[in-house]
Amino acid sequence: MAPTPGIWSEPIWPSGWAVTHVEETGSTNADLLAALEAGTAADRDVLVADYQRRGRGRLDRRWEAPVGANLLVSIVSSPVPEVPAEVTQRVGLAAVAAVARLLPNANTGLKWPNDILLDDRKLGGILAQRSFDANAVVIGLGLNVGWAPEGAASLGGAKHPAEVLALLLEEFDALPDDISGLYRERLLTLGKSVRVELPGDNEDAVTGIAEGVDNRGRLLVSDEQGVTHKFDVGDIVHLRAAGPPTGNGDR
Ligand code: BT5
Repeated sequence: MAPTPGIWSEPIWPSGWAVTHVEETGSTNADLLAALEAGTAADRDVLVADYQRRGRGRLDRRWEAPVGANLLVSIVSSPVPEVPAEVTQRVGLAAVAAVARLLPNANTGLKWPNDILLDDRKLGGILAQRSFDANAVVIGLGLNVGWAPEGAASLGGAKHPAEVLALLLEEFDALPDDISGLYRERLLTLGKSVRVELPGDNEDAVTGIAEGVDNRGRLLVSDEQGVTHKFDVGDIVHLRAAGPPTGNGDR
């Protein structure tokens, strides 16, 4: 769908959100972190861009999206909740709910720690960055609305990114106070055979069954010896149930 002129300036946001749209920036996350450090950003400030020159994934990986095709947004959450991972979970759940409203029959859900999946392919990713000085978290979401790299998923461009953002904010507001049950329901990783790869060191990758998430948001993986490993960070490969213990993984 061609971008709708002026849609970003229309009042389509639920109340309480301060949404700023820019055509281009380095990274919406970096901008909000800088604004927090400067004391010019607050809870529920939202920055959305048509294009990012240095869109970031986790671990300094790149987040790619052509001009205007996808939702590239960052949200300030302040103060930092007792369990910082909760805000990442909330944005992920809101994204899944928004996608479900657009594609009611879609097979969509979350992959630990920060991916939104559509039919087992990556539809979106979240990068949460904390400002300790400002007691805030910036949660960045890239959601493939009209474009996806090879092997990833998109929504097929049925909506404008602004409309997807409006749904996302609505769904965020509709989440219950206690999201723990809902989060586990939407977490497709649970019960799967997984390989957990740690930053920079795949020799220590752990393969096992993702049996739970604890109340700090850590993934619990039980290995073949029955030992449970807890992960704060890591990249997960969902292994096919009938496949060999390594390889054949879908990211
Ligand atoms: C993420 O990292 O999935 C977090 C992405 C967060 C992006 C948002 S956009 C708004 C805000 N501002 C920013 O600068 N960032 C946030 P990670 O799990 O590390 O995944 C990154 C990897 O996903 C890359 O190394 C690529 O392999 C792949 N990738 C890059 N662009 C993609 C896309 N559009 N769709 C699917 N996969 C992509």
